Amino acid sequence: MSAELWNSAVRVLENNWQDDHTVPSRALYPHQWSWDAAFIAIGLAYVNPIRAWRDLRSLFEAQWPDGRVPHIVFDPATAEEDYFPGPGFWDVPAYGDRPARGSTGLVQPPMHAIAAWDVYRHAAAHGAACALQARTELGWLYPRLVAQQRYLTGRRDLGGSGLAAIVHPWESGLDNSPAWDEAMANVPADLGLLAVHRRRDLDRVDAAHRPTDLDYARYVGLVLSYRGERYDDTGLLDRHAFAIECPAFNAILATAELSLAQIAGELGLAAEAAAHRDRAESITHAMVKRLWNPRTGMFHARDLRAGKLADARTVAGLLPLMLPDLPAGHVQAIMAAARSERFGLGERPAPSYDRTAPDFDTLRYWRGPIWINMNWLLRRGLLTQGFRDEAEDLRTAMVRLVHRNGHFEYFEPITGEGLGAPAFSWTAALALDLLADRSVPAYAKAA
Ligand code: 9WN
Repeated sequence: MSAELWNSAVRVLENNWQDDHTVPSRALYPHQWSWDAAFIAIGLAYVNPIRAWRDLRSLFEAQWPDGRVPHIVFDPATAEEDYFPGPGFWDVPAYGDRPARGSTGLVQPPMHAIAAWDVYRHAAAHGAACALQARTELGWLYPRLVAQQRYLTGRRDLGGSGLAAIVHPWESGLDNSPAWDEAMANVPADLGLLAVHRRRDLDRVDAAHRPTDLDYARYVGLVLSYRGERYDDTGLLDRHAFAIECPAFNAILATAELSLAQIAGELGLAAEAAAHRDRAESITHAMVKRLWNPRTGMFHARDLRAGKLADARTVAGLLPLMLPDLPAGHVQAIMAAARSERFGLGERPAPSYDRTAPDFDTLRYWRGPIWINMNWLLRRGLLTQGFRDEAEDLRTAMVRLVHRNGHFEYFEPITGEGLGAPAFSWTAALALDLLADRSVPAYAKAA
């Protein structure tokens, strides 16, 4: 089974390579996406480390002067009509020396330091020349990764709490998660916008698998609001209808600091390494203070405008297991939630949303289906906390799911049927990592 799965995953990545980056899906997402590039690099590290570095480098070549890494970097060879919203809609201010390529003004979870460190660790296996290149690439990326963290923990600390806020559901990467429903209900929805700006996703994927028109109208309205002020973050909380502290985003933000500590150590920057570790600890403390719900024993999203936690229990609330400084009581409570019938860990990969919730949706995008990247992060959390048997069960469950059903974007949580885009890059890339990475990875806590 593993050779067949390995080869099919390699083929997906090969077919989705475009000049200097990998597209998530030729059918649905024909540009470069930020957190996709990180997951993809983790898989490419095993088969083509030169492309892994190229992918990360081309993304960071589009970084804004304020440090933000755009959530999409557009491919100039792809027509505006092939993806909505395309570069013309975003109309970002000219910046740096790459304005021609075009980008959005939003961000996505900062997975890249985690990816860079993983790619670097695997480079030595490809020989001395690769190891040398890896060091050069790591040195090039490091200040850019630091600038990304600085943007997120600085300009995006809208709540003044030490956590980064997202200002659009697309920034979470978990686009129409039920965790945003209460906040989204307060975002004006002008369906007329969809007459002017036509959705393209429904030309290619079943409407039942995608966000509704009402969601899309709000997505478009939120971009127009941010775009109206040239994507400036000053005073954003007062004038923008959506501002959320997401537990998955912030768990990744803190984990990125830990990877930056490793990278800084490798580059001989001991004082910087210590500062990164301290920042990871402060983000962890802020998350415990701001996003923990003792009633559910999970982390929840905080709506900064309403000043309260969202009710929805989603897989995002389990990901802080990745934080080594999480208090033991919190770890135990999250594990109880993960093993409960809500997430069913142990039997199969975790769904994106609580299986017992009345609005659990087996088809629609982030409202129920299983995603491989979320489960890959969850496995990382299990390893960090020393749950090695459960991490191994989850690894084999993910491998089985992809082997049986294909490299789909997401999976029906009861039958396992593939949904969304087929030949989806991060599913293929992470399948490579799961097949290769049977040992206990370097970030696991000592037993
Ligand atoms: C909007 C590319 C991206 C992922 C996101 C996923 C989906 C885009 C869309 O696809 O979002 O950014 O058009 O639906 O939700 O996580 O990065 O794979």
